Amino acid sequence: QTADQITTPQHSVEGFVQDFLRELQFGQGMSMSRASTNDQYLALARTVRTHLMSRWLRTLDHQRDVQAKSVAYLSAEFLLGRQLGNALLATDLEEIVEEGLASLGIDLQRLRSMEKEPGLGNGGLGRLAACFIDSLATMNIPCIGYGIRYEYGIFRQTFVDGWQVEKPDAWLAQGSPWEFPHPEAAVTIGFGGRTEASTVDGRLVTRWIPDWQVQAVPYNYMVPGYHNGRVNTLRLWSAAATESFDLSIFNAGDYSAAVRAQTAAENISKVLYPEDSTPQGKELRLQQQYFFAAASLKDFLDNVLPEGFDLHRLDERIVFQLNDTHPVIAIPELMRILLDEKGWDWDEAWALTQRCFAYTCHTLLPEALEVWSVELLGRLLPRHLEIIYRINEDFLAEVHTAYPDDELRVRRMSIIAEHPERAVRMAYLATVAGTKVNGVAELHSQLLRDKVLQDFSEYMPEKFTNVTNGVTPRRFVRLANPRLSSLITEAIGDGWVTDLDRLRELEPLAEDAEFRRRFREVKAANKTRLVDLLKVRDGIEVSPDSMLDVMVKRLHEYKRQTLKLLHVVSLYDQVRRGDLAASDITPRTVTFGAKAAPGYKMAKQTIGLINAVGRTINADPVLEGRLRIAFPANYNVTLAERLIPAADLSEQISLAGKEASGTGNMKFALNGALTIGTDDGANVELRQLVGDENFFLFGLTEPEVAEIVEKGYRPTSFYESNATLRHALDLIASGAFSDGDRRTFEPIVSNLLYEDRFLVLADFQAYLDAQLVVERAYADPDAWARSAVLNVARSGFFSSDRSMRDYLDRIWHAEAAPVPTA
Ligand code: 26Q
Repeated sequence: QTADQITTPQHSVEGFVQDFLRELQFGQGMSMSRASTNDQYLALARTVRTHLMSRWLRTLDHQRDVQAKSVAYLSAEFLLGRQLGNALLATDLEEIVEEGLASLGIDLQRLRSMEKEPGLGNGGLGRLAACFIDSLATMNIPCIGYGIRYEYGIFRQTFVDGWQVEKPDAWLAQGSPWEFPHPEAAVTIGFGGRTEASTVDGRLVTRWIPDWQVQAVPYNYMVPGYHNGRVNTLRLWSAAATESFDLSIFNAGDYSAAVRAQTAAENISKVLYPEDSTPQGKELRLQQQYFFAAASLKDFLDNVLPEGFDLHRLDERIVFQLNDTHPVIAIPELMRILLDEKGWDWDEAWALTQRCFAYTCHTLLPEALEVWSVELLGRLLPRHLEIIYRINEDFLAEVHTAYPDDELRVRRMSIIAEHPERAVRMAYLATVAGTKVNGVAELHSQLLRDKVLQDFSEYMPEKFTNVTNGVTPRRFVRLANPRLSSLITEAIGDGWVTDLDRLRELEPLAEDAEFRRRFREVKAANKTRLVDLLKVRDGIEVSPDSMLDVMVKRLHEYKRQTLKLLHVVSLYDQVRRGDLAASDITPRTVTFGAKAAPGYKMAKQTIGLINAVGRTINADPVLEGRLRIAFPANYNVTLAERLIPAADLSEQISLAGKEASGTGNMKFALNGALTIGTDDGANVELRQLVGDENFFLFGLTEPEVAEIVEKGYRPTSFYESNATLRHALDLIASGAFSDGDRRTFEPIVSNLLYEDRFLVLADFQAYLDAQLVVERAYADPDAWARSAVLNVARSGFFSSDRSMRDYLDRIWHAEAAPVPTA
């Protein structure tokens, strides 16, 4: 028997049933008659994963043999979503499993619904990492994802009286069948302590003597390519106390101190920070970052590289892609290893380091740029701080030579900020140290060059590039929207799943009345599926005949959920005043999904207000049920997969120049929703692709915003001159949605009137006008369907496969390494 014969499970209905029953009895220890639904789910997951494991082993063997250049994607977040459906899709087992389970009287969908999704990310950035590793596996590119195995992912959101209350996300409570722990491969990570300089053979050498250590235990996850026999690895690190650390304290006789130390170590990977902007500078967060960055580097150098590998050629074998600044501490860590452990001199260590890293920026908001105080960094990572200072010194000397008469510029470009406290600017460090810096959409990359990193792009223009984000069509079309997928495949074959540009072949079908009819049928069926889900999941009643108007994304002032809400309030107010007949309202369900960072007061207030307005208008007969708000709690990847395919209208209404890219915009367009949106992020490219006539554009442009802000923006002038706006704001201020209490939402109203950082009031009228255009378009369902089909046909560009192609060509320079099939 060859290894493959041992490891290859059976690809047939009968074979599957045998394998499944064996897993249930001998894996799960349950007979069919006693097994709970969860037992059945776990047995199924274990059966399916055996199909991936043979591919996984072959991928590892192949890579050991060919040593192809790989991508190490370093990310503090991987927002994976459920694994079972994706594993079934990758292995082409969907039909076999469905049929096999049915023969046992088991419903596959029911088992799928048992899985708790790993919510190891906040939103866009974490989900992007998950899409990217899916695409790399599908494109046969060797990749390791490195991140953190948080014991608690993004909090579970509940509403109490309409206010957000966070509950812990105990996603591991029932155990996960998708992870493979490797305690034997744990690496030790040091923190704190001091550095010691000495002279050895006339050379200055420095040593870091940490004063505490933790173990980083790898947990491997399979990242299957679509139908191609490749399974890449995602390696997430979990923190544990080191044995020696424990023992020394135990031996000192202090049992409770030893147990406390263990807790401190385990805290590092305990919980995902739920903030996705305005980082708080918390020590534990910096510990998390160094913990996973250092463990990943050590793992790659010591365990992944073959023995005896010449580190001078490291850049031929790997590129470390930094997903935002969260893993940037890996840069001084590599320097430390080369200098202090390998004994390299500074210049050769720096030259190599500069070839091994590249940095992706995901923001434009100044308050979201990460900085770490020198005090904290020096206390936790003293050697790294020394190295950062030296990098900065050399860099500023270089800049000074280039601009000898521009001392101001030199100071602006310092990696070390002086105010309000001395701190390390992580984005600057990444820019100086990496081969490339990229933004995530054309507009974003341009603004990075022209504003956020202007001095750097002038000094080293060749470093700056763009890679527009993308999303994986496997999860967000093929899995999430089986009906649309079948319709597309029937029309153009199934090649689109791995070559999304082929959706272009649907363009002529936009003119085919029969195709449009079937397209509308698909949308209607997806709506029914969503309506059923919302009823059982949230007890929310939604009419399948209304326009489904959807705004799902993190709650942020710059994303402007308040603008959407003002539209709703204004319609309600106009009907109450008799300025608008309820019968003239297009029946709509305005659907929100949004988590607020627990410490973000204004965002939490806004959630309260959305629910309060919903409670009032949903119950008020004056609207004749034609305008309703649905706000299911705990928006996550699983809910997105149901919501997006059902949507008619996609809301992408951030203030121009603030949303780096957005990726929800892409998912909606690919699922045949039309977009109402500003000229921001990837909306710009989306509109160019689908055509102005198939996109509802409104609002100020980025240069207009800059000019208004420059001249001094006065929100009250809009309040004073626009009666519709005034009435809507007054209605909220009057307590109409808070039992007459005028204080409840006063902070929101005042903020809009006297601050309005994101120009909600300035864009209000344009938004209402655009919504009227939407209503007119929606009144012609067939024309709407034509536009929707064209949105699908022209959005193939937004496949994350294309993003990966761009990273490969512009930054990584790695090539496909097909895994030979057995
Ligand atoms: C940093 C330090 C301390 C604590 C938390 C953080 C932190 C965590 C998450 C900072 C930022 C994030 C996430 C940012 C994010 O999701 N950005 C989004 O990235 C998407 C993918 O590129 C873009 O499409 C969105 O426009 C961007 O907002």
